[in-house]
Amino acid sequence: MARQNPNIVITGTPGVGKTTHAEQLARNLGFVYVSVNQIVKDEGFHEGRDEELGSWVVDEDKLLDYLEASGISEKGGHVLDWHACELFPERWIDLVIVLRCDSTILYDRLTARGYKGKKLEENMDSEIMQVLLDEARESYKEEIVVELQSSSDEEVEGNVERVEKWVEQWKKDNEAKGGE
Ligand code: DAT
Repeated sequence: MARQNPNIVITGTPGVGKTTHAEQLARNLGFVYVSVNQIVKDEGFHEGRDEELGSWVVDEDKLLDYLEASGISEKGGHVLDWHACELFPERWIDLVIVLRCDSTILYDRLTARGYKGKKLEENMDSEIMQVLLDEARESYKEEIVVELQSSSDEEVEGNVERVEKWVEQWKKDNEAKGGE
C-alpha cells in the first residue's frame, strides 16, 4: 500500500542543525519526529559508546525492526533525525536533506557543546570533507538528496518553508498517481 505522507531524513554532521530543523518540520507538518539518538539510547539498541567519537555503536538490526514495527514504511509522515543515513532502507525514504554549515560557525557550536580534542577534530573534518553528503548521494537516488545551508536562523526558516512546499507537491503527485 502506498503511504499517504512522505518520510524525510534530516542528516549532517553533529551541530549543523538537524534537531532544530526536524522538530520544526514535524511540528508544522503534523509529522512524527524521530530522534534516532534518543531511541537508540532509551531502547538500548547499541553495543556501548564510542567515547572518542562521542556516539553510540548502534545495533542497526534492532533499530530498523523497531522503526518498521512503528509503521514508518506504510504510514509515512516521519522526520528522522540522525547523523548518518545509509542504514535506512531506500524504500522507506522519500527525501534526504543534508544540512551544511560554515566551518567557523560549526566550530563555535561544537565547542559550546563541550566537544574538544579528537571528537571535535573528527567532526570538523567530516563537515569539511562533506562525508555525510557523499554518504547520502551513495545511498539514495540523486534526485531525492538535497543539500541545504544551515548557518543562520534565516536559513532555517527558508529551509523549513522549502521542505513544506516539497511535501505539498509530493502529496499532489501521490494523489494523482493513486487516481490513475
Ligand atoms: P544537530 O541536531 O545537527 O546536532 P542542533 O539542531 O542541535 O544540531 O543545533 C546545534 C546548535 O546550533 C543549537 O544551539 C541550535 C543552533 N543552530 C542550528 N542550526 C542553526 C542555524 N541555521 N542558525 C542558527 N543557529 C543554528
